[in-house]
Parts: sequence; structure tokens; C-alpha cells
Amino acid sequence: MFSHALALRTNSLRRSLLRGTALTALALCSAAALAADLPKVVILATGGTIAGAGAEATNSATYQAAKVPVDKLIAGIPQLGKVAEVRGEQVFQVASESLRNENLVALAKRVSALSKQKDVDGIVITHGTDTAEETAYFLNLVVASDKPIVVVASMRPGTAMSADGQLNLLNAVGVAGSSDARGKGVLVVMNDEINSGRDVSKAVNIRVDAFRSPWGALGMVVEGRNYWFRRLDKRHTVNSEFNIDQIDSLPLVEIAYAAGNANPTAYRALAQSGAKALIHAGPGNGSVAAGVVPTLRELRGQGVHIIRSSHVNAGGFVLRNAEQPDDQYDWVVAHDLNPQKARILASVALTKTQDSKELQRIFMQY
Ligand code: DAS
Repeated sequence: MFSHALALRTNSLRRSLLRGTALTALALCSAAALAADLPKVVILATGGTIAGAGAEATNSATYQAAKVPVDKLIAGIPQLGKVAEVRGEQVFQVASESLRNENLVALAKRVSALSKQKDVDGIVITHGTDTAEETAYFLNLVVASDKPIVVVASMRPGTAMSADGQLNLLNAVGVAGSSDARGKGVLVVMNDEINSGRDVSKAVNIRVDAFRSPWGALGMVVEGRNYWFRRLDKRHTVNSEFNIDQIDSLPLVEIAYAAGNANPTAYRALAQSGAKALIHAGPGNGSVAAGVVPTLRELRGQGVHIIRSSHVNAGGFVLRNAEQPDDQYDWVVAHDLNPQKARILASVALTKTQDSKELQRIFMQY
């Protein structure tokens, strides 16, 4: 009798164990299946406010940038696990105003290498806000991939009340893992907006809605869903003639800022420092003061390229031969690119050509 009862109990125990194991296995399989279905996104961290820390929750503008490591950023947003299979790499840990050309080249090479990997569906770069627009534009020019590449930053450190970094990063990972974000060029995701890395710049330095594109955002992210309104018309990524795999360094291009009472001193000094091109950051239509024109013509004669851009706030548009006889002077106009973006494009273009007509074509196409 005992043996029979024992046998029955053993069988039912075995059955429940098997059932339990099966349930656990099922749970694990479904978790694995879920994970298998999630896009694989790599976060490359470079520093900035999104990795910043302040003393008090009320310190939204007084804090130290580039303090929090990428693994802590990821651990601080458990919701990421529902959006993508995420892993992080700490590429740099700096405030972005301190990034150098060699950092841009190294970052772009890492992005390019990751974009070729089958187990990477999208890439997010966490970055400082000061030069995010430059890095995003650079990647847009030289990374030949149609996979989503998203630059994300924040205006407030994670320690501040109403910090914006966590939602910005969650949205950025969501966009980077979205098939509908493919082929749209490098994107900047902040404050629920999706902007083109080409167009966007930091327009206000003390508000969360800091980033603006003069021609409008490409789309929005609302509760994890992307809503697209337009596409970038300019050449980028897979349609670019530039490729970071063939670039190891960038020629020196400098910016001279001009307002009233402009003098030629800075232009001459920058040329003497070895600049291959000078970005004239002028008022209005990239206007050049009469007293500065002779120096720019002299420097052009010495082989330095002169590129007229505009530092007007909401979006410049420099028209060739309107403000200055660019054809006669053999100067280039930056079209609608602000001075800091003109510097990026000129640096990339000069890796391929020294011809001013080719430079002008490139400024009109990118
Ligand atoms: N200094 C700024 C930077 O690292 C901080 C920030 O806004 O991200 O770009």
C-alpha cells in the first residue's frame, strides 16, 4: 500500500516538477523570444549633461557634465529593456565643447564598424548639447549606413528635478530600434522631437526645448511611437560621397566671427595657424565688412579657402554673388549651414578636393 501511495505521490511530484520546469522553460523561452524580437541597440556614451550630476535637485543649470558612466545611465531606465536589447560602450567622458577633430574621427569609425555588424540594429550616441549638432552632422556625412543612428543629449542633469535625459534616452533608443527610422540620415532626438542631424542646432542654451531646425523637425516621438512629417532632401549616409573608412584625419578649418567694427586680425592669425579654409561667420547674408575684404582676397590668393556663412539666429541663407562677388573672388558660400556646421562640411570636403567649384557643389548638395 505504502509503496503504491509513494509511487502515486512520486509520479504526481514528478508531473508537477515537469510541469513547473515546463512553465519555467516556457517563461524563459518567451522571455528569450521577446528578447529575440527586440531590436539590438548599442549606446555609445561620450559625456555631456546627460551624464551630468548636480549637488541639489534644484540645480538644473549648475552641475558637472560628464560624470555618470554609461552602464549607470542604462541601469537608471529599466523601461529600456522593453524597447530594445541594449548594451553600452563608454567612448569618451567629456563635455562636448572639448571634443576635438580626432575624437569625431574615432567616434565615427566606431559607429561605422558597429553599423556593419548583423547583431546591431541601431546606434545611439549620448552627447553634450554644445556640439551635438556638429557631431550629428559629421556622422550624417561620413557613416555609410542606413541603420538608424541617433544622437541624444539633455539640458538638465539626471540629478535635477524634471530632468529631461531619461525620456530623451528612452526615446532615442526607441527611434534607433525602429525600422521606420532607417534611411533618414543621422537623427537628433530630444524633447519629444526627431530632428535631422544636418539641420538641427542648439538655439536656446537654457531651456529643454533647446534644439531647433530652421526648416522644421522630421518627426516626433510620443509614448514610444514615431510620427514622421518630412524627410531630409540633402545627401547623407549611404548617399554621401564621403566615407569615414577612408578618412583618418580632418584638415584644419577655423571660424572667424564678424559683427560691427570688424577687423582682419583674426582671419590673418587663423590663416597663419595653418587653417586650410576660413569660415567667415558674418551677419545677415554672410556680409563682409569693406575693411576685411582685401585681407580675405589676399588669403584666398595664398590658397586659403574663404567660405561665407551667416550667424543669424533662426537660420541663415547665404546667396552666392548677392552680398559679395563670390565668382570674382573665388569664394564659397555656406548656403543655409551655420558657421559651426560649415566648419564640419568644409573639413570633410577638403579631405577630397581643394577645388573651390567642387567645394561650392558640395555645400549645395550636403
Ligand atoms: N557643456 C555641455 C556639453 O557637454 C553640457 C551639456 O549641455 O551637455 O555639451
